[in-house]
Amino acid sequence: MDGVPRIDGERLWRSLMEMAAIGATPAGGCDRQALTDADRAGRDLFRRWCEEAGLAVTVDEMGCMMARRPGREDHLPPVAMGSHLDTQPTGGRFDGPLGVLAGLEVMRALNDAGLTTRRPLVLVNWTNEEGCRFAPAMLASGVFAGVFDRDWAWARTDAAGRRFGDELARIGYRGTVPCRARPWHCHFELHIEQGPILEREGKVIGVVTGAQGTRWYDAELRGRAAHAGTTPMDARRDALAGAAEAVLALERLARETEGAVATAGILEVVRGARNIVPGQVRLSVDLRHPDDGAADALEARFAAELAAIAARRGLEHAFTRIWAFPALRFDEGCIAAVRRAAEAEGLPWRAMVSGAGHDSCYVARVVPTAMIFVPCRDGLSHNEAEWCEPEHCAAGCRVLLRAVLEMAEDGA
Ligand code: HGY
Ligand code: MN
Ligand code: MN
Repeated sequence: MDGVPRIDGERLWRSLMEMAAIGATPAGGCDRQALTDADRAGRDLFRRWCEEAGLAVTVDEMGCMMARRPGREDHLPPVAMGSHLDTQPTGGRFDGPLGVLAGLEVMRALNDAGLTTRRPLVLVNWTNEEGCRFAPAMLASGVFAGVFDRDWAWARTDAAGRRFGDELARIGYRGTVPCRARPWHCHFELHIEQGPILEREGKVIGVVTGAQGTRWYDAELRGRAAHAGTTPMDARRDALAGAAEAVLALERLARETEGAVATAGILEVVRGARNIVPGQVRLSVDLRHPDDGAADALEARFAAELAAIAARRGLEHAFTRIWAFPALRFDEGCIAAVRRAAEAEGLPWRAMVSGAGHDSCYVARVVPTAMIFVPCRDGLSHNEAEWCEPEHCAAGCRVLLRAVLEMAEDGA
């Protein structure tokens, strides 16, 4: 299938850099966390660009922005493209925005070519993919997929106790359109790999066949706050020393479990001070594995070690799973369309499973879905130094365009 419109890689790059300037950090990254003023500014810019491209933008009750391009047979279920504009606090410029702005470039390229696809197209900015301010991650795509209830999602609070629903209204993006599954024909997401495989193997395209399972936990250790100067070492119930042992146990157990990754990303001493033996500590745990049974076993091993550490140190403890999604496989037809697109572009590709979670992981529950990866330098992401070469951004966009066109023109 040729006569494929040309994408404008420089225009895509300019859009990426203009979006990256919103919430830009001194170290060259982005802090555009969900529902902050920076997120609002990024949304406003995205909306303007979509409207300039002739797309009709709607906002749903979870703040998801959906930009629609009519099709020749406009009643048909649309082909969707999506990703997210929100970032981590020390995020990069590509994690999320690449998928959203490459989708915009697809729309712009079709406009330049005067081409109207058979099916309508929809471009989505999914709200709160990262989950760093409002846990869990992928909150809006989870509501869309029926995994989370809208009111439960609206009630999620950030560290300052602000409610998701209130913040969404505050930035002016709490729409009225129901956030629920739609009869889309399919959904594609372009994303940086956020890992080292493509770069290490010299591949440009990842044909993403699925994603590993992810689980998030809250752990808490309670000992006894005491005077740092007068409390003998053998009379202490030090919650932070216990947490330190737990973090090292988590790392050791994950290293011992083939295919596992586990991270303690947040460690908080509650009302700590330099001269108080820590009495209460909170710890976050992120555990992932391509096989759900292996993840269950690792979870059980860590829970047992945490209990043993607490018992040995005279600490009370709690270990609660707050979120989980299982390993999943994407739609075979969409995977094949991505593979054909990479081959048609003559790009070196490989099939792979995503180590990160993405909105596509939830959308895939209700719409046939697949993802496209491109390399990022040193496999680095969730870091301000995150980088994706302009030619890789353009290559990923070309593959996205071809996959979308194939599905938007198919007779099925
Ligand atoms: O945590 C993740 O995998 C995603 O970046 N939110
Ligand atoms: Mn992402
Ligand atoms: Mn991310």
